[in-house]
Amino acid sequence: NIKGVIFDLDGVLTDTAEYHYLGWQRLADEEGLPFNREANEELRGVSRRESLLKIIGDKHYSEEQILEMMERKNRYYVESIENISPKDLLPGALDLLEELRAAGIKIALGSASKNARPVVEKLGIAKHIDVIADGYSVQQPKPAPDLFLFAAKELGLAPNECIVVEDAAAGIEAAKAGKIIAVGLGPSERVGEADIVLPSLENVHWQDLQAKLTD
Ligand code: B16
Ligand code: MG
Repeated sequence: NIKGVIFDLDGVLTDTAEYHYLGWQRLADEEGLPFNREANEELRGVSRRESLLKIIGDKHYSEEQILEMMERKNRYYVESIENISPKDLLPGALDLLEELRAAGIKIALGSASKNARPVVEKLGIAKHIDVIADGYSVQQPKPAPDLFLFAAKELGLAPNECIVVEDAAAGIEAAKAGKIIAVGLGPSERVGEADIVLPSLENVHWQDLQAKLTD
């Protein structure tokens, strides 16, 4: 019996991925590191530090330089999300949040981002969310289950009373590691490991999801 839904943020409720990409691209260009849109696909749902480490590859940087680059990319990102608004919610996201609320389902955010709170505020959905688990909540990033387990605990629910909605392979892996049912959004090459795969949240209703869960 599902009592809570844990939503990833970027790629599920909104598409901040483009802004993350632009921030990393600018940094990579400044540093003369090879990077492009295709390489960026590997960074979906991946934490800030892990993303940078993937971009720098074998090149040697000191810890101090790594921290500076993480901060620099974050500055670019924060500048670019300044103007996001409820218009930036992905299709179907608000309808589903409202429907879950009306059905008495608890709602958590489970995002790797340290910018999740301001993004949620700007999107105007703070009132729909009971618990925010973000980049500050746990030590181990996805694909470790820690973030989603933290979210479930904060909701006062057991993992098997929750489902996770994710767009990234790392997030699906994290849900599975936590023994939480995973709904994957996007192509099956990316989220095929999920229990249920859907193209997006557009026209997704709680009743249909529940029906699929009991199949
Ligand atoms: P920050 P999610 C993730 O958000 C993004 O998909 C990923 O691109 C980003 O590197 C990560 O958050 C950390 O974000 O640098 O803002 O702390 O998909 O888990 O909502
Ligand atoms: Mg995501």
